[in-house]
Amino acid sequence: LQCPVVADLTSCDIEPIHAPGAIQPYGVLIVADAKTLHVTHVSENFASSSGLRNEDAIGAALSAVIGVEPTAMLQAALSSERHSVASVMTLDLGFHRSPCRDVVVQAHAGHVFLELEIGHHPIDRHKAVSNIQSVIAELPRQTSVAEIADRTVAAVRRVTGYDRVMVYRFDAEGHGEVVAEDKRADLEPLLHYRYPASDIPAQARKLYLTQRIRIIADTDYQPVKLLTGEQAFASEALDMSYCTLRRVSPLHLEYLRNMGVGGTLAISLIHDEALWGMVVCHHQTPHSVPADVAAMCDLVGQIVALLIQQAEEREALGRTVERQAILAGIKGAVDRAPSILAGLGSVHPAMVDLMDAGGVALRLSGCVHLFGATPSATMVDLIFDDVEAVALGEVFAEDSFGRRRLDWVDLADLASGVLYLPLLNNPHDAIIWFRPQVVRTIVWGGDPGKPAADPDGRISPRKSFARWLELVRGTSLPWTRTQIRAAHDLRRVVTDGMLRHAEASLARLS
Ligand code: BLA
Repeated sequence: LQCPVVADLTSCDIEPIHAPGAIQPYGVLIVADAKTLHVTHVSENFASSSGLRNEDAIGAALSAVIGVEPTAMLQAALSSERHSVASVMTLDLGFHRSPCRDVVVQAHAGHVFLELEIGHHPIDRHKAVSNIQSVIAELPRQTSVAEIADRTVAAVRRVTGYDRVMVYRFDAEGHGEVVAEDKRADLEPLLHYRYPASDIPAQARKLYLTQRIRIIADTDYQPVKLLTGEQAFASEALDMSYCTLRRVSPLHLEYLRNMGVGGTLAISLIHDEALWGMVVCHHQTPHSVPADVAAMCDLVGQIVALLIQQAEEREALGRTVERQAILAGIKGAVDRAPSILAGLGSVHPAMVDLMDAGGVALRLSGCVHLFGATPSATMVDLIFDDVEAVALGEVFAEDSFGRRRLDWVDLADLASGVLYLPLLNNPHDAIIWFRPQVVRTIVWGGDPGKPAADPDGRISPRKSFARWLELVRGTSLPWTRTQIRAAHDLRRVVTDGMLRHAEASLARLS
């Protein structure tokens, strides 16, 4: 199935990219049955590399095709490795044309895959290995996610020689942001650009959990067909999920060419079995790395993902401690003040900070009090009623309120996100925090008003950035679980305060 180039943005979710029936031409693929070790498939360029006929190879014993000794070596490798772990081996296959340098061997779904590299790499492998060693040794252990990402892009660029290396991070909705970049000085920066989830469709994300590393050696390549059967007919059924040479989606190639990219390397960063992000490398001209360097990049990716996970846990803990300190300050103010309103009002910047909000509104005994960036009092009164009706007495957080209420003029700008905390004393008393639209919040990576680099309307990162802006109009950054927990904690502070004030008033009366 070919994706239409002017695509409906969801239509590419169904492209079966794991079984494209073709490979990229920088290598040769031989597939054998895992049990019998008879060849089931070869890529069409097998003949020109080996000097054998494709028809003769298909159905033959692997040992007759690549030699007895290499077959024994790969059998040993496969029996000692976990089945889906790729091993990179140097095998002398005795092919009289195109001597093969590296062979990536792995077994998957009843087949053994041999990916033979052809061609030369401009990379000095010994230097690459010692570079990788120093990269792993130097990766910072006790630092922020931002610092780890910065060090990673610099290191991967040094090792692989790509023109641009980025760390691309996904948010909860699957939209992405370039959070670190190291590049050739003359290239336009993409740092802090954001892209919609549809730029990397769902099936591709799923695939990238198993195939952690991908090389597109030349975005302008002609795919090479995979052949099977006695007559060596084209085959599109084989699952190539683990195959590095797998033909890439033509739509993605178009995207890369429009961006002026000639070759890419992408490394998955995986957390808790989900794609946290990727290290994405671009080169203006065709470029790739040898299989062993790619395998080392995979290792770097796994280590970086672990370090990022630890850093995120440390950062979350730091934020919880910070939030508890803010909460303690608010509690002190409420306890000291003559009323809840005076107490909360005296620490309104802390109230706003507690939730990383733009502003906060209190509704106490029918009166609305506003602090920070909020819509008008009349509008806020309407919002209290609207949210109260759906919240049913519970804490309620919404990060697309501005979208749901697009008919409320100018609402989105200040109140795309709302966090509602009903207080317990009076049914209509409550607090609402407001968050601005995310498009106002982000740091612009470039001028979004600048015309896209592709006037003929083809897909490209600039177009994608504009599409992302459309997608997130009326939404705010999401409210986190820690913030919702903090809302419950604050409710306890306010309820205690109210009881104390009530007791004090009673005592004064008696
Ligand atoms: C794949 N899209 C990808 C990949 C990236 C991006 C990183 C992983 C493939 C790779 O290894 O290169 C997206 N690349 C980006 C973005 C930047 C970048 C956002 O450098 C920004 C700097 N792509 C589209 C649209 C569709 C689409 C509109 O933009 C479809 C409707 C499809 N992208 C698409 C497909 C793949 C993909 C099908 C999978 C390619 C494959 O592995 O076969």
